[in-house]
Amino acid sequence: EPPKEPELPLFFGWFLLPEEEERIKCATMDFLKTLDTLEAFKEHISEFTGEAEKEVDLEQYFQSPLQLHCTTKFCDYGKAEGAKEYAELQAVKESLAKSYELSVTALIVTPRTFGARVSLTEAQVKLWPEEADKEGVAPALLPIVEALPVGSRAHVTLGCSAGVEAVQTGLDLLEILALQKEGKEGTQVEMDLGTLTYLSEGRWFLALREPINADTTFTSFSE
Ligand code: ACK
Repeated sequence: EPPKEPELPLFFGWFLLPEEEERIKCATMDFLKTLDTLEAFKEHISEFTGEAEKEVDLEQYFQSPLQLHCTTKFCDYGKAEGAKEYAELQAVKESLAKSYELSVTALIVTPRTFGARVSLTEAQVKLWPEEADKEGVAPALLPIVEALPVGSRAHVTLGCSAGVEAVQTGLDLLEILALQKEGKEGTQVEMDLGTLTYLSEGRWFLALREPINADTTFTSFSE
């Protein structure tokens, strides 16, 4: 019998340590609680509810994922393009089970997703597949995404609205970064945590005054 090929995971990524997860969830939930009370947010409430006068409790609106993480490579057990090549990279093999500190520099809220933008260090970018930013991106958005720094899609999904898959968070983040690059920023609100900007169609971006750091482990995940 030929030797069995090692199995590929669902994905690789940085996983927040349990105590870090609690801290980040609390801090980001506090932000959601404040956001849905802001007048600026209420003006655009219909983009979340479909109705102008209806209220929304954002804490209930988003379902939080099981384990907070920042995906580096979605492998889909080997079905995704480049999965095997990624798993075999020296940098990847050497980094498994190692500790990394991630830096969250912004939060995003859209009618679909709630996420944290992660700003990667040079060492972390070495684990970021070159093509990852572009995967599944709408053709119209591609030229702008290609002009963004590598790793711009890096994020932690904090919540998805009903029926939405986590893969949407990275796509929502790229859309927001593209709109910013084109200078299409709307209303700005100063909050304790930083500057909140509206970017049309229910999209909000909070640039954190101070980054939120989180200790993680780089590892693979399979269900
Ligand atoms: O929030 P995420 O990065 O979005 O974490 C989950 C993780 O893999 C497990 O599902 C991400 N994910 C799912 N499908 C894809 C895809 N096609 N491309 C990139 N990331 C994906 C999802």
